[in-house]
Amino acid sequence: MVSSILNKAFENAKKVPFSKDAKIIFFSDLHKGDNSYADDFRNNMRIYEHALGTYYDQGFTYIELGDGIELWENSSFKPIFESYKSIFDLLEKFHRQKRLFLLWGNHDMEFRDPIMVEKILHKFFTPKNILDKEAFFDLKYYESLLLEFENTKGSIFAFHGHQADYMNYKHWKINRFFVRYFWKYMQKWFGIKDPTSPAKNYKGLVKVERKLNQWIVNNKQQMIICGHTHRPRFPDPGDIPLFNDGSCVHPSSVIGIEIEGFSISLVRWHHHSDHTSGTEIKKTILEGPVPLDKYL
Ligand SMILES: [Mn+2]
Repeated sequence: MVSSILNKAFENAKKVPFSKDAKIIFFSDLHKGDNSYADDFRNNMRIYEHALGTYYDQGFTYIELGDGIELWENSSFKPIFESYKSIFDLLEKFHRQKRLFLLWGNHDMEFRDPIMVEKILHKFFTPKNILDKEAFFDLKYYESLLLEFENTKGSIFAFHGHQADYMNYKHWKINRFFVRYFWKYMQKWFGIKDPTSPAKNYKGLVKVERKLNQWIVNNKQQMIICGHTHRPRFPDPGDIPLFNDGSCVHPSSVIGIEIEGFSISLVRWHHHSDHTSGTEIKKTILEGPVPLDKYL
C-alpha cells in the first residue's frame, strides 16, 4: 500500500532543474495556526521570519515540505493569514522571483485541490493590475518534487513524508476531525499532546522511517528529503540517503536543510545571547556541509 503511494508520488513528481551553484532552503512542519494558545509556531515566529528573510536576501529558493499551515486545528484560513501576514508577504516575494515551491502535507492536504488554492489566493492577495494578476495567480501546491541538478545522474525526491504513513494519507479526514474537535482542546486545557501525530508518537515515527528506508532500498538508493516526523535526519555518506528537515516547532528553534555550493547541511536557527551584543538570532550548523555527490 505505502510503496504504491510512494511510487505514484515519485512518478508524478514535478521535475525541477537546478544548476550546481543553486542555493536551496527546506523547511517544513510550521503548523502556522491562528496565534492562539494551541498554536505551536507562535513562539518561533520571530526566529523563522528572520531566517527566511535572510535566505531571501541571499538568493535562496525556498521549498516548503508540507504542513506549512495548520488547517486541522483551524477550519478557516483567515485568522492564520491575519496572524502571520508578514510571513505571507515574504512568501509572496519569493514567489514573484520564482523561488518558491510549496508542498502539501497531511495538515494542509486541502491544498491538494487547486480550486481551493485559487479561492484562498483571490480572497487574500489583491493583484494591482492584470500583469500582476498573471504573475501571482499561478501559485501551485505540489505533492512532490524531483530536483535534478545539471550534469548529474542522481536526483532528490522531495515530499512531506505522510505518504509513508497510511492512516495520515488515506484517512486524513478522520484524524483531522480528532485534532480539530478533540485534541486541540486537550492541548489547550490540559497540556496533553495529540498522540495520533507521528511527531509525538515514537512508534509511529519509527514505522514511517522504516517504510521510507525500505522504499529507498527498493528504488536504487534514491535520495529523499522529507519532513512530517519532526525528527531531523542527516545520514552519513554510504548510509540509506533519507534526510529529514525537522520542523519549525522545536522548542525555541527552527531546523531546516540547506543546499549550497552542491553541498548539503542541517541547520538550526535560535536565539543567542552574549554580554556585548545582547540577544540576537543566530544560525548553527548541526551537520555537514557534505558534498551532494556522495549521496547521488
Ligand atoms: Mn505532517
